[in-house]
Amino acid sequence: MKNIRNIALVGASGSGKTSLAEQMLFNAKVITRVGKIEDGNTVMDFNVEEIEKSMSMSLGVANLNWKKCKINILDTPGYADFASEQIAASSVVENILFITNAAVGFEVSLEQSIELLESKPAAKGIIINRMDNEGADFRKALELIRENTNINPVPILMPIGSEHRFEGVVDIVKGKAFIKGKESDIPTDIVNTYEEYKMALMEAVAESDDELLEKYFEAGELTDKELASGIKNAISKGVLIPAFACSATHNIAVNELMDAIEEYLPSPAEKNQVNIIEGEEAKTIEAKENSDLSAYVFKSFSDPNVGDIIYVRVFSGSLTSGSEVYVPEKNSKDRIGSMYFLVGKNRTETNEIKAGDIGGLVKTKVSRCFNSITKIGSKIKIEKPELPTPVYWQSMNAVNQHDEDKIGSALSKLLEEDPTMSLEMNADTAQNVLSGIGEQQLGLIVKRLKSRYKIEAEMNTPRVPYKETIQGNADVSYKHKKQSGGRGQYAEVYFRVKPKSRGEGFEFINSVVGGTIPSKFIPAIEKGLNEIIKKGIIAENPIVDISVDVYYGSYHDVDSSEMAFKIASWNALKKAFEVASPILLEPIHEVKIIIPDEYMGDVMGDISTRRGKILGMEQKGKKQILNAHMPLAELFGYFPALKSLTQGRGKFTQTFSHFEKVPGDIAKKIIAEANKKDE
Ligand SMILES: Nc1nc2c(ncn2[C@@H]2O[C@H](COP(=O)(O)OP(=O)(O)O)[C@@H](O)[C@H]2O)c(=O)[nH]1
Ligand SMILES: [Mg+2]
Repeated sequence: MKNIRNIALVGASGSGKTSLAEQMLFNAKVITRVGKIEDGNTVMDFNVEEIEKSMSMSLGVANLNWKKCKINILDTPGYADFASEQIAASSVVENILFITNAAVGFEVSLEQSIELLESKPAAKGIIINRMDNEGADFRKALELIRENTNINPVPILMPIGSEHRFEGVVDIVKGKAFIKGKESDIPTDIVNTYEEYKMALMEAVAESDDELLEKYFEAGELTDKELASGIKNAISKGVLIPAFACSATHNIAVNELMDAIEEYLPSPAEKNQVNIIEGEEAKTIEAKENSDLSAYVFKSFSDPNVGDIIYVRVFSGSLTSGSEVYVPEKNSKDRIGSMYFLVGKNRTETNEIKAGDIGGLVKTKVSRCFNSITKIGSKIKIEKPELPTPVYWQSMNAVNQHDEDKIGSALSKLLEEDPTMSLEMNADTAQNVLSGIGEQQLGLIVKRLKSRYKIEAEMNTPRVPYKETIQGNADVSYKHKKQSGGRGQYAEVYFRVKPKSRGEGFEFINSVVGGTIPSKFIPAIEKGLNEIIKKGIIAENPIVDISVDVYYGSYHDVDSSEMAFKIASWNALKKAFEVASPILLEPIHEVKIIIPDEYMGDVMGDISTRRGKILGMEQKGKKQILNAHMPLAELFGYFPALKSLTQGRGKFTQTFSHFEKVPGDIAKKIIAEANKKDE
């Protein structure tokens, strides 16, 4: 465990994560040629969709050996839409390295990733990449991070020169310069900056440990030895967030970065706390090499052309091929088949994955993303990371009728790969509704349906699951009488129909006395009502929150039948709706909107045009949190709207709250629309 370093690369699209991974793999002699994003030939971005767009869309996994260490790299996609991959990766590593482009301003998606992941127990670091680019400015990049996040990065690898004159770094812990890979003296023109950074580093290291702090106060500084020995602990505790300058594509300071990863970042042995659930109880345990197996699936990938693969982090014990294991989330056993260490699409077979390490498994029957893998008989599972709530919805259907049967199972396969997405068959609207956290994410599903399953699918704004009810009382009767050739039809019912409180549903009361309706027909009346309650009366939505009391009626010895009573009941309820002020109800969601201060006015204005009601607001740092109620009908389009209002910086979470009356003019339109379709 102590010779492994697990790192997740997280940052905005284009900051150079995949290029950095590629260069590290080359420097470690894992690959013999450096692929380029532009040429679509990197080992990490190998999916058709990724090559097509020159952009990572799913988590890439690679490993390399560097000096005495094995480094596992998880290269995450930068788009906020693929946050689930960032969450998955960050939940199984000891180190999250945020990477930023030194030549551009602070990027929104980095801000969102940092907010998403800052509470993760992993140690954090900042890579200031693209130092060779025109406009690259190390100090400014650090400043932007301080300004826009809660992170205060402290340089460990500081740049020597920048833009086209970027030629190396100073390792501040070692007090040595590395220019074009060669150890050199620190250039005199940056000695002052070096001293400044060294003081900051000392301070951060001192703050991580009481004993060191005392020494620091007494002596005014730490010795090089104290600094070197305290650094890993300070990073591991999160007191020190180190910053590293480099250029991935020019291969400047990439070796030094790998050295730093080996020397300064914590291993699974040093950061060995694992959050688990035992029975119902959340606990933290210490991961060990020689204890029972506990592993976690952080990604699954299923492609009919490539086969299924799951990516696993082993926390404790070891995973061996051929063994039988337990998957607590599925309450089922599974068998471990072939196992691999991965470098993007390339695999090397192994028969053991030890504690601390990461690998890929094929042909597991049960284990899927966010499942634990434990020893048979074990009572623990690894705690599932918290996931964002869906903020984007689309109904999904096959373009070609003959694919309609296949689309369900293909979708459920694809969704296994991304736990932030879900598919719900809405019984009320008869639609398959896909929900997730972004347009790109849902769009990718459509692409994958095509590329992997040859299914052409289309997405649309979902229908709102309205409900129907009444506001007033009604006392109605209906006589169904039909004389045709042979036997006739006859039934008569008297109903008292009343509204009930929200959420109480439908109540059927039978208060017929004296057999005016024989008791054998009462169930038919209830059944008839239940049918119409599902179908609705005014605009084809289910009816809720009413009571129907059948209290009188009449029948005919020969002509009365169950069907006749059903028909009478249907019509009686329709009559009741005509007089009892029917209304439509719509789902209202509670929304929590987080925006930078400057967008407050625009966002509040927009909320009111969406019929939203502000419940409260609170300041958090430089951001405002707005709590509001918003109709689902308006929420369907809110994700892109908020994005464009706030230049991508606003975000929201939501949960269903309650049903509320649709305002009259809007209800009229919905009803007219539903009836038009009918005709
Ligand atoms: N000049 C320069 N370009 C870089 C550097 N790192 C990455 N790039 C380029 O930036 C683009 C995006 O890189 P990529 O690795 O896909 O970024 P990712 O989205 O973070 O994975 C590509 O065109 C790379 O060639 C760098 O250090 N210097
Ligand atoms: Mg990438």
